[in-house]
Amino acid sequence: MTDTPNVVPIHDPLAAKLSGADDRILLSHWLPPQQGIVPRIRVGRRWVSTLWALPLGFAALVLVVALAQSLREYPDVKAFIVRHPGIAQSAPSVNSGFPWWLRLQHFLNMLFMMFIIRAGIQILADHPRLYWKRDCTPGTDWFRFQRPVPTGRIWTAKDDSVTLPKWLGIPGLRHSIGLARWWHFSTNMLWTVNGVVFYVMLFATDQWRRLVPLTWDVFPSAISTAIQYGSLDFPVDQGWTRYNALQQLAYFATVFIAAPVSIATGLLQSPAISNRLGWTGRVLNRQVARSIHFLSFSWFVLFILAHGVMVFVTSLRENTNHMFAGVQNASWSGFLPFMLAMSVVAGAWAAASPVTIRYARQVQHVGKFMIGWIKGLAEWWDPRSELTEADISPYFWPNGTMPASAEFDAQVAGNFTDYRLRVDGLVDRPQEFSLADLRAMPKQEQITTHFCIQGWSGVAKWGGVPMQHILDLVQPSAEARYAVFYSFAEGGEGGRYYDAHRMHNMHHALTILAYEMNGAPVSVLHGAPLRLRCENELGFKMVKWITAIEFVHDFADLGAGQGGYNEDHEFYGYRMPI
Ligand SMILES: Nc1nc2c(c(=O)[nH]1)N[C@H]1C(S)=C(S)[C@@H](COP(=O)(O)O)O[C@H]1N2
Ligand SMILES: [Mo]
Repeated sequence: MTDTPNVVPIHDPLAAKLSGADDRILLSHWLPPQQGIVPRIRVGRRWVSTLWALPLGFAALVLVVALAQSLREYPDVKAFIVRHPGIAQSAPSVNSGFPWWLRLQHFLNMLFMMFIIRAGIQILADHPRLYWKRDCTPGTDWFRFQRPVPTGRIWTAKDDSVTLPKWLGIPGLRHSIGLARWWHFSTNMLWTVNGVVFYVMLFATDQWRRLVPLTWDVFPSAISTAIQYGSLDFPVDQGWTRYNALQQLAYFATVFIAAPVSIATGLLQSPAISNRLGWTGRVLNRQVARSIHFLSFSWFVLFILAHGVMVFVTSLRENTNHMFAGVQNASWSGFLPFMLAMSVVAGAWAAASPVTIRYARQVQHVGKFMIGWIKGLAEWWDPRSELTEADISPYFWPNGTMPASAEFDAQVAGNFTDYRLRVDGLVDRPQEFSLADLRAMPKQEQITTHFCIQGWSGVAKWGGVPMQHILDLVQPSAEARYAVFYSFAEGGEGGRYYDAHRMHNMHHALTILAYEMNGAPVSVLHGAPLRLRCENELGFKMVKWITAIEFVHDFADLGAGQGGYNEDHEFYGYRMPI
């Protein structure tokens, strides 16, 4: 460590108003629980409960069995099945059985998927609605497990979040997205590494032949297999050397389509990536990406269910011998390792939520260590994506804890004529600016998408002073590494709301101190008199109701030391471009 300068950490007076925070989740401090509803899907103007899938699915299964059995009576269908018995390759395609690396990767995949799926559902529960349009206007959702947005009162995105059972979400608590994201992204990374190794090993050996169809015969064979499964007279199983056509198509779709689609649509939900991709980021906007991400997740869940059932009903002993012992015989050698593997998954499943609640700060720090720094690299991209007036959202969700102080009320009453923005800390020329001063400075307008960590997005036109101009005026010193924004408002648990940004975020072309939204002065709801726009970050880093900006070398001695209010209290990371 060479760069610790000779700076006495005397801070802006507001530093004294920041609060400490607990390192574990204390339920008495946390947002009180709120139950959602059974997920519903919009069909035209009606909302249909997904519970209908149970009786309808059961009826469909019975119908399929009846249909498949009667089909098999027809001589033509019989002949068809003889011609296409189900396996679309003639010669045995795989000679290496189920090698140890494949078995290990299969187990790791199962373990990581458990975390990914549960944390993913938790993330969804923070804004329990899906849309096809970028603006998230209430009533335009196509899927929700929350009631309609109440009217006649301020209903923030935080108000909208719902509680999950702790065995389902990680950690199940309402608005625990910060912790869920660490789990989701860390295990995503492990899962992706596992997947890349899997791809390489597949093609370095003969194992790829299990999964990749090589002949058009796979389609009639898949129909034949489907009829055979449907009639409950299963096709001959040669899983040791080759899969039947239906298996092959399902595995291929999962490994080579659903997995990359999930990764791509996950990344497209990030402000830094979406804003960097220009045209692609606009067409596959955050809500499109989020909806496709959800559909891909639904495919995975269906696949896992079907796969799990098939493992049991098509000779559990043989299947577990293959995948957990790598042998093809009539022994029970795979059963014990299978039970062991399932116990590991079950144990991890049971521990995930309690451990996360008890060791929340550790989860944040391990997550930062594993994946936070990689995500943070995206801050270097200067986000350039701007939209047009026609893209401006008719509705823009409000979020956060509103200011509730006599000081702020007096400012509002006086139309902010007494307002002074204080800029201090490690700068050569500390200064105060009135709103009139700021309005007299060079003005920049930009139409951009806001990406809230909770999942919603919205487009607005923002007008204000480029942060670069403020930097030119106050001249941060060489020691300044972060700009800390202090708000008039407190955060949800008390103590001032604040957030720290790395210096290079302050130099980006679209980083402004906004005093206008959609051509009018920013409303109190959206951050009057001044709020930050920093388009490569998630919404929580754009402090509203700014009252002071301090340049610091380190933020360890501010608040609970994590770099911002949500970082301290909700275990977010302080670099959140993804
Ligand atoms: N002072 C303060 N600023 C804040 C917040 C807050 O709670 N307090 N919430 C943040 C979050 S989580 C988001 S998504 C945006 C919401 O801005 P909007 O209300 O204009 O949509 O403000 C950010 N700035
Ligand atoms: Mo947010």
